[in-house]
Amino acid sequence: MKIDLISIFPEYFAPLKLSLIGKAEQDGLLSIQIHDLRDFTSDGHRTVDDTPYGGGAGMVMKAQPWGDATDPIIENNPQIIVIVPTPSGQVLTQEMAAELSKADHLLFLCGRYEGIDARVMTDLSTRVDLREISIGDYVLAGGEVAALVMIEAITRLIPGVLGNAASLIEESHSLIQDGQSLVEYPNFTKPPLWRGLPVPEVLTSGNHGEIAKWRAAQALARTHKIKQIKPMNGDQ
Ligand code: 6GU
Repeated sequence: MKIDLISIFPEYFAPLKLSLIGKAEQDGLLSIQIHDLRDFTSDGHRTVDDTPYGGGAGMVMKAQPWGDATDPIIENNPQIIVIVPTPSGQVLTQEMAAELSKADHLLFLCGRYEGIDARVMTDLSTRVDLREISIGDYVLAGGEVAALVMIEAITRLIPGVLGNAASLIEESHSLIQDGQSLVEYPNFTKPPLWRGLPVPEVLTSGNHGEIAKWRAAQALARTHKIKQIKPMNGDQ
C-alpha cells in the first residue's frame, strides 16, 4: 500500500518510522510519503490560511495550496482513496478500517485551524473517492494525530504487517454483533497468583471448549457494559 500525507507539520509523522509500521515500510509492504503543504504556497510568507467568508472566529485553509499539492498525487492514480480527517466526518469503525486496508493507495489531507476551504473537497470528489472521516466525538487541533490513528488501524490489517497473523484471525472471530464490534476478553499471563489475585481457574484447566465459552461470555459482557447494546435473545 502507498500512503501519501499532506500537512503543514510533516514532523508529526515521525512515529511512522517506529514499530510495526516502520518495519512494514522496511519490508516493502508500505510506502509512506509525507508532503509539506507550504511547499505548494505561492507567496513569500508561505501562507496557507485566510479569514473565513461570512465572518466568524478562526482561519480557513486556502484552496490553492491544497489543489496544487493534491493534483500531482492523484493525477495518475484515479483509484486513489483521499481521506480528509475531520471532526465533521463519518466516525471510523473497524469495518471501515478493514475496507480501507484493501486499498492500493491512500492520500490523507491533514488540515489545521477551522478546516479547509470546502471547494477543495467539492473539486476532489468529482475525480476521486473522497472520504471525510472522524476518529470520535471530540475536537482535535488538527488532522495529523487523527491520520496517525487511522493509519495504524488500517495498516495493521494488511497481511504481513502485524507480526502474528493468528491474532488477526482470532480478532475477526470476535467481531460484529448487530454490526457492532465485540471488545476483547481479558488476558492473563504468568504468574498464576499476583498481589493475591489468581488467574481465572478455567484458563488453567486445559479444557479448550470451556475456555472458548468463558472468553466469549466475557467479551459479550464487556461489550454490553461499555456500549450499552441490547443483549441478543434476551440473555444477559
Ligand atoms: Cl479526524 N480531526 C480533528 N481535527 N478533530 C477530530 C477528528 C479529526 N476526529 C475527532 N476529532
